[in-house]
Amino acid sequence: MSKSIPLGLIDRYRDRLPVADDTPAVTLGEGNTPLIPLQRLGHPCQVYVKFEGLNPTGSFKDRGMTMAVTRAAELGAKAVICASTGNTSAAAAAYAARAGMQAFVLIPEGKIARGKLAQAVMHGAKILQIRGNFDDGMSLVKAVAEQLPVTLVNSVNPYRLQGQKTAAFEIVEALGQAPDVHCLPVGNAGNITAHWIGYSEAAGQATAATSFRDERSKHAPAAMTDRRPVMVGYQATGSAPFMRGAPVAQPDTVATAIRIGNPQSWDAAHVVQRESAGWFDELTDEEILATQARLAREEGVFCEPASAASLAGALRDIESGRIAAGSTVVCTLTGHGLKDPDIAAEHVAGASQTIDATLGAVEQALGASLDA
Ligand code: AN7
Repeated sequence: MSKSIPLGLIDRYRDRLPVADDTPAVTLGEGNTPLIPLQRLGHPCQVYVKFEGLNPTGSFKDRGMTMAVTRAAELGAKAVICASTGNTSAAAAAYAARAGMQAFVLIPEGKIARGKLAQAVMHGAKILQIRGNFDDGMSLVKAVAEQLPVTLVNSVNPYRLQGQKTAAFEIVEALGQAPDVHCLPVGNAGNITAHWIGYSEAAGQATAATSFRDERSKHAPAAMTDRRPVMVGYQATGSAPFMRGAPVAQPDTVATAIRIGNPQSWDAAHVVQRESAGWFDELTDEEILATQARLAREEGVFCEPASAASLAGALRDIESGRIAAGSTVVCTLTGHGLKDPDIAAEHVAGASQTIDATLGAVEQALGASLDA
């Protein structure tokens, strides 16, 4: 046995999570991601980005997966299953590998980013590409998990949101209190719900966004802040069921992570909107990609397209005054830009030039740029 040094968010927040004192955590050291203040974007507000792309598998899903797989292992599960637009499958594959379990993942054929597929492959998941979209996959895995001895680790598994709520704790700890506004990209709306649960617990306030309790749930842990933020959820125009007021049958967007037409946390998301006095809005693919590029170029932070929806929406709402000047705003960047290398590859042709391998050619090329 290796010496037991604290690692990951279960060890860090054991007193706020439904685990026993001696529950062994299935962990890869997730959580504790940086809250980065933007220096060039977001005035006249102070915008921070919570860079969840720096989790072990490159997305916020690791927070939920450490809890879901820890619980599955505790109950003796041998296999887990999920439907995914990519990131959940990467996290499920990695944490299942860590726990010595088999992962089964259903993904929409041809519609997940290449990095995410690479992760599922390398971690040894059994990958089923379905001729259908995420929502079709979700119906299937729910049915399969009722028939076969496999644990469902999509966010309908309540332990997922319990893990993901810890991001709110970290933000409150970093800022010393809750921000005024918290912006997230929304697909199934699990993460916006999890954050609201976390902020509510941090503020010692009730929420109807979840009814989950198990015998290890902690009673009234110490309050960390006296307020909760306004919660804002942004969707891609082609898959914006919260804006349409109903599921979208054929969702489509370049931000494949949030290509979801039938959100699993539909009711909870509306509770979050009501209790926090927040709102939903939508962004075009062009707005999302433009903000992804601006963030990379002007702030040095590379997130995947879906993640940029939170900042794109926040910047637009700051500009319009819907988010009041002077507000402290946190935008969750849900996944790393390296997840989706093909998006960047589209820019490569214009961004590079081929030259002879001579000093003269290099000097000439640099000179042109330095003069400009
Ligand atoms: C980068 O991996 O649903 O609103 O199957 O990967 O909690 O669904 C991914 C979702 C935002 C939306 N940003 O979060 C999946 C999956 C990124 C994501 C979301 C996802 P939810």
